[in-house]
Amino acid sequence: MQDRPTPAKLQTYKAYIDGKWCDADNGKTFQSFDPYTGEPWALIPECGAAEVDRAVNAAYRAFESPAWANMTQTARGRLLRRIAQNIEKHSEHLAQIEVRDNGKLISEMAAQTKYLPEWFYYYGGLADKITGTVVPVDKPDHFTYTLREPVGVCGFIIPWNSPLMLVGWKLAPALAAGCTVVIKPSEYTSASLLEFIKLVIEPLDLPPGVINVVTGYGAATGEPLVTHPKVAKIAFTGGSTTGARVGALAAQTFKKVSLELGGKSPNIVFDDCVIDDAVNGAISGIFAATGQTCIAGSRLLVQESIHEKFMAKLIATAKTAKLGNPMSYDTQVGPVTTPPQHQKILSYIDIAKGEGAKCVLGGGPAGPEMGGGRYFVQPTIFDGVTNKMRIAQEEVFGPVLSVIKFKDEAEAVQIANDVIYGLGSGVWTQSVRRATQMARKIRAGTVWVNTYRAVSFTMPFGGYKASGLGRENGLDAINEYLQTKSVWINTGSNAGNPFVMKTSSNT
Ligand code: TXE
Repeated sequence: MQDRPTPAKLQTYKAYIDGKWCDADNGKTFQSFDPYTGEPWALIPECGAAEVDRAVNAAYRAFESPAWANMTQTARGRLLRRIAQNIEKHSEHLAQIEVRDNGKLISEMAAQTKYLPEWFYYYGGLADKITGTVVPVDKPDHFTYTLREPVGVCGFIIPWNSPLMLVGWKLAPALAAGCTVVIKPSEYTSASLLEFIKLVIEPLDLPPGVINVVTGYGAATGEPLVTHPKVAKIAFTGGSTTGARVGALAAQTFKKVSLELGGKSPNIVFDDCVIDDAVNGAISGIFAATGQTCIAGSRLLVQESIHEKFMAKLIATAKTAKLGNPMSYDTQVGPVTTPPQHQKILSYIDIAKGEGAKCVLGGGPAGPEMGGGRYFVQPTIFDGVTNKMRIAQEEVFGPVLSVIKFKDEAEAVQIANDVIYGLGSGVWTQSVRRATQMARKIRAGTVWVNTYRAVSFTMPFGGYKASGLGRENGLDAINEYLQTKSVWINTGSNAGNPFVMKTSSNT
């Protein structure tokens, strides 16, 4: 590991409320760490309920302001396209800030920030195609139609694993729908969003309060946002335990909620697959992003007839993973993002060993002698896992793969679905029959066949079961930020019995 000097001076950031940069009211800050060096590099304002209240009120005023509320849908579309163009100008810089703060590979983060403009182009195009419908109602002399209106102020709660991408997935449809927003980034990775506001949003001269950022911790800053009565919708990405709490709190004020949570995704390898492709798919499913992705293919289900041959190739390829500085384009596995996450991964490795799973690769921290450092974990593979073990049931969120054998399709489906989660899944086969049958039977929001971890702005993304509620991306996502109003116009006389509800077809 190549040491970087401790910065003499930490970079200072401010929160962004009502179109202005500001410190926390009490002047408090917290440090952001570079996961590769383990050293602090930035100071972030520690906002709390008071700052959240100001941000929500600013967003509420903006939502009602003529400058925003009367902006045509076409003009909003143009605005989104300008956001896309501004991201294009700064994508490399934004990627570097992401790597500095979350330690994920520059090759992955740069790919994400280069791709991000597409979300704003796509939803920019959609903005003036959001229409209600004229409804043929079963009563004479009535003109009835629906309006699809923005829900209002939206609160976004963002995790640390892919901060800007996960902001973009929410921000683009929310703005296209006409909402205003307050964003709380993760306390581990606030800097990239604040740079995004400075470089991408500020030059647009939006009405103040349309986009606000409050930085801080989950309970002190996130909860006041979730419980604020003027927030109409919460879009949350994070762990399932926190998601359940967020959903329950939001229900108290009847908010619309979307939750994108954890997973224990099955990556299923059949004996008729192209083995080299499936090996690559298995590796990219778990070791890319150091396993810190909600769609990690953390359970590898291998058909027993090819188990031995497959494992030999898998281990041989996984062994070649190059650990190192995430800022280098040739690094393949970087550090874990947060110290608690590092501890969690190592403790799951111990749990798996204790449960009798057979460690066939890695199985511990990766020090400088392996190209790693303070927060690295060796790419780890456990064979002989049974689906009842904790290592097969609980989300580790690290480079730890559990291999489970199965006999046939029926058993593969049974094992695949026998977890509380249902986010991603992979199927490796050359049979169209098998692929389509599996796609129907797996209880997950996404099924990839002969590919893994592919996402697009056009394809809905979200979870079944404990992996979440609602959908991001694609046409579905716009509905998360809209509500439907029904308008009834009586074009005839107002005759009828005033004491009886107008239910029958001829009243
Ligand atoms: O996530 P949290 P953590 C999973 C993964 C990981 C585990 C814990 O298994 O090991 O979650 O990670 C904010 N009210 N995922 O603790 O707590 C918090 O400040 C309102 C999967 O980092 O979910 C941060 O902004 N907000 C996942 C955000 O929630 C609260 C990505 C996420 O933090 C809050 C990350 C509260 N009470 C972790 N408590 C994915 N789906 O990709 C916390 N927060």
